[in-house]
Amino acid sequence: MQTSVRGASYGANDKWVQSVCKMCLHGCGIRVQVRDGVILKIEGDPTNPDNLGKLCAKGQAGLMRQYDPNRFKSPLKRTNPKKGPGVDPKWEEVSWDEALDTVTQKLKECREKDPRNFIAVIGDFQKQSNWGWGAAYGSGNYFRGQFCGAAYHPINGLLDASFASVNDYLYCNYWIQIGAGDGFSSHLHLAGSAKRMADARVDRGMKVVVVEPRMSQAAAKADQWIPIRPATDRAFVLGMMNVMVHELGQYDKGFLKKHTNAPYLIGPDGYFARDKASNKALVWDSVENQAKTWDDPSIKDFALEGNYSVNDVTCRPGFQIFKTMLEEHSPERMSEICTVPAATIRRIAREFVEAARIGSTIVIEGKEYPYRPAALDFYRGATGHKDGGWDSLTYKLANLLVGNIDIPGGHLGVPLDPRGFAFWVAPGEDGMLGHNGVHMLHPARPFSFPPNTTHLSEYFPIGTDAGQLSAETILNPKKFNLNFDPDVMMLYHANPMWHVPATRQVQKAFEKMKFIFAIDVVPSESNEWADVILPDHTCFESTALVSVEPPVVVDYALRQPVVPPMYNTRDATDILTDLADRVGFLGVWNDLQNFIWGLVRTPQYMLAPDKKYSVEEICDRAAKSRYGESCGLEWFKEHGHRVRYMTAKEQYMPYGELRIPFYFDYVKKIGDELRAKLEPHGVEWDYSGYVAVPYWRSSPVHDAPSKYDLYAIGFKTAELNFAENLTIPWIYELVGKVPAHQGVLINPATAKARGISDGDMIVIESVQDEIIGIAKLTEGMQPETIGISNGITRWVYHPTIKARATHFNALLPASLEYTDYFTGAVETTARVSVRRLER
Ligand SMILES: Nc1nc2c(c(=O)[nH]1)N[C@H]1C(S)=C(S)[C@@H](COP(=O)(O)OP(=O)(O)OC[C@H]3O[C@@H](n4cnc5c(=O)[nH]c(N)nc54)[C@H](O)[C@@H]3O)O[C@H]1N2
Ligand SMILES: Nc1nc2c(c(=O)[nH]1)N[C@H]1C(S)=C(S)[C@@H](COP(=O)(O)OP(=O)(O)OC[C@H]3O[C@@H](n4cnc5c(=O)[nH]c(N)nc54)[C@H](O)[C@@H]3O)O[C@H]1N2
Ligand code: SF4
Ligand SMILES: [Mo]
Repeated sequence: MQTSVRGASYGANDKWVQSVCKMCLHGCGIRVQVRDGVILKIEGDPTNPDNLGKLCAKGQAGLMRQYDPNRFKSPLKRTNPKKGPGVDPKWEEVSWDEALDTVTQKLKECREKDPRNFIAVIGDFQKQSNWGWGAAYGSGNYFRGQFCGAAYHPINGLLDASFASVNDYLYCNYWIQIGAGDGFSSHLHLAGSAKRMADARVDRGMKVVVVEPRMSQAAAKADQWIPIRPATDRAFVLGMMNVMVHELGQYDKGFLKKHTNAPYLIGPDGYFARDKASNKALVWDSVENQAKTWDDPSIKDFALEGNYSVNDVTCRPGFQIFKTMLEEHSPERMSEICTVPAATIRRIAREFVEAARIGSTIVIEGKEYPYRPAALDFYRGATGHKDGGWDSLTYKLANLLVGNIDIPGGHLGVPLDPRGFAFWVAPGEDGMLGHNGVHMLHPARPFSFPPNTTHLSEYFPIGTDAGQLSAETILNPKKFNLNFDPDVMMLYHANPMWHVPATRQVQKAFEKMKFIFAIDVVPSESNEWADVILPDHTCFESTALVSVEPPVVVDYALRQPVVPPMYNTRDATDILTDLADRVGFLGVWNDLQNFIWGLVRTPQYMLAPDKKYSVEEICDRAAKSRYGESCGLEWFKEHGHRVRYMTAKEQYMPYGELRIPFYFDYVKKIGDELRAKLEPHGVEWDYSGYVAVPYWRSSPVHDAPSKYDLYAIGFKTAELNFAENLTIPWIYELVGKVPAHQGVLINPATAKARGISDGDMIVIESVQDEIIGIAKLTEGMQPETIGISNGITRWVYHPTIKARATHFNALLPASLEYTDYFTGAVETTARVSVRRLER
């Protein structure tokens, strides 16, 4: 007998297999104990610096997903023609050939008529190389709710060529967290992040301030919880910046002058003023009192403020425009909008800028860097809003003001590719970092009218796909000038019936589909509408080369079969390749893989157009292409992963001498270009979001009819992966014990005013729809806000879930009115009225 890390005993027949957790999208390292082909235990892989041997509850529960008796065990064919929520499909087992033949025939018919009539809904985050399958078929349609990344990824990309961002776990000492679960409940690599967060607080005494309408897991553990009215966080941060700039006069002038375009002179047209001879962008030398080109070596000092006459017009540094904008954002006025007292806004602004230690430096790995150990972290709750693009820009500006972007202790970009920033950072114009569309997960779609996609992606040149719009356009293609009419859908690792806003509309869109097939492992609200199920292997039976992105660590890990497939299932990648071959686009599919995996750079590993490659072969080539012939799949099977700590050089100041934006002229430029393309077609569109400097304005969610006197928010928690793993008994049991999941969270005073007691059935009504729930009274809610955890939102028939369907998304509109025209983000806060259900 030997003993494992956690003390579990195992016998002579046991083996431990290294792999990757897939119980959420992040891919922590695991080691799995297997005896006679049966999984006994899953542990964190102690050799993997990502999660340092830790696993969260979701990861532990993977075991029960594997042995869920309700798994799809064979290809299935629907025999009940009637479809609807809770309607039994009356599945009948069929052979793989029959199932694939049926799907192939439908896909071929559709493709011959118009490939754009196909909608591929794909959510397999650990197999991002499969996301382009729909495009290879000929359809760019996207039908996912843009809850999260839409307003976030583009701004990360525009700022520093990153994809995501998070504060520096290793050096930050003052961490403001707005609408995000980093280090506590969600977002990047929870298992490792929670450990890093705890270490930072215990070892360095890092302070955490959480701004949230709800006492989240983060807020409960923070030094301070600042309750806020939903969808008004931008006002809070604008108020903070007003204090820093106008009241305290404390911000990192050196950083702004040297590393950003804040000193570049802006003309009356909103663009850089330029030198007539060289066309270079101009700045103002405040010592010699004259305009100079930005790269003039004789510049004594860069002016950040003032009005200057250049080329016979008045120009101002970008910073001055920002400063003037801030004048209207006093803490008092912002306090009325966001409900946080002006005194608190002032105090947090002061604490933040003081903690940033502007001017200090630190030596890491032998190199001196600026040191700014204060940063503002944010994600979905802070940016999933109608003006989410401006929200994101505002939070970045607060970080820019203390000069902490990609600086030790500050706010760090998370690159999309394990090769890191080296792959994305490239010079642009005027000494600036270039723009390379890094944020989109796919190349930007060229403009076309009429649009070729149900989510009108052609109208969102720098947004991320606004998939919620498909819930509108599929139902009214003509209204949106679509000259096609989608009626075939693939669901692959995605549950849009649950996850897209405007559930009733999504249901109508599903009703319109003539054929639906799903690649999944267990029943869901969406795949119960399918005509054919193509069952995927579970993550313990399948193969994937998984990119482990930072914080802190980087590189690839291998998901490998830990046990042989239990049932008549197949790996999703192999299913897609087989379908591409049968339908007749294998060459395009293989080419896409060549591009996505970067095989084009190593021709010897490229996929030939006419050959079917297994998922193992593709991963083998991807690994060898990156690491050389000796480091293919076999190497990974033996060693598990190559995950390592990022070096300081990779993480800090990847932009080097290139400047990053403070004044977002590029956003304005894209908006002006879009207007020029779209206006001639008479399309009504709102270009007002395309500005270089964000500010406060209200949106439909603030200006709702007065009867909707409350706000409703949804949220993720540490033990849930969306709500997907609720079908796992361990998780379901856990959720049954956590207060946040016991009902619709409502402040006692708010409940009392409506005659509502704990445990009462309540009706929640929004402009969009009406849902029913059970009231759970808690002081941990901002009084104007109700909270609906993912844990009570599911209704699919699965023996584990017993009718807990208070479906938050039904309350949200999916329309353009509630969409950010700039980034495509959808408003994820609903205005509601709440009343007791009278029986
Ligand atoms: N455990 C876990 N981890 C995950 C996931 C998961 O499902 N579970 N999903 C992954 C994915 S795809 C994503 S996109 C990320 C998302 O990661 P997060 O952004 O961290 O997740 P959310 O819980 O959606 O939103 C964060 C917080 O915003 C709060 N909130 C809601 N509305 C507002 C508001 O208007 N203002 C403020 N200040 N706060 C608000 C919520 O109460 C919630 O606590 O997590 C990833 N990681
Ligand atoms: N109310 C509410 N709505 C939300 C969110 C929220 O927090 N609350 N979050 C939003 C966000 S940020 C996002 S990214 C989206 C996510 O929305 P989805 O991408 O739809 O996410 P999941 O719920 O994870 O659905 C994934 C589906 O994959 C299946 N699945 C699980 N494992 C496997 C596997 O190994 N193979 C295959 N083929 N399938 C598998 C599951 O059965 C499930 O049906 O939801 C958004 N919508
Ligand atoms: S955070 Fe949890 S569920 Fe997600 S990969 Fe890590 S251990 Fe698995
Ligand atoms: Mo997400």
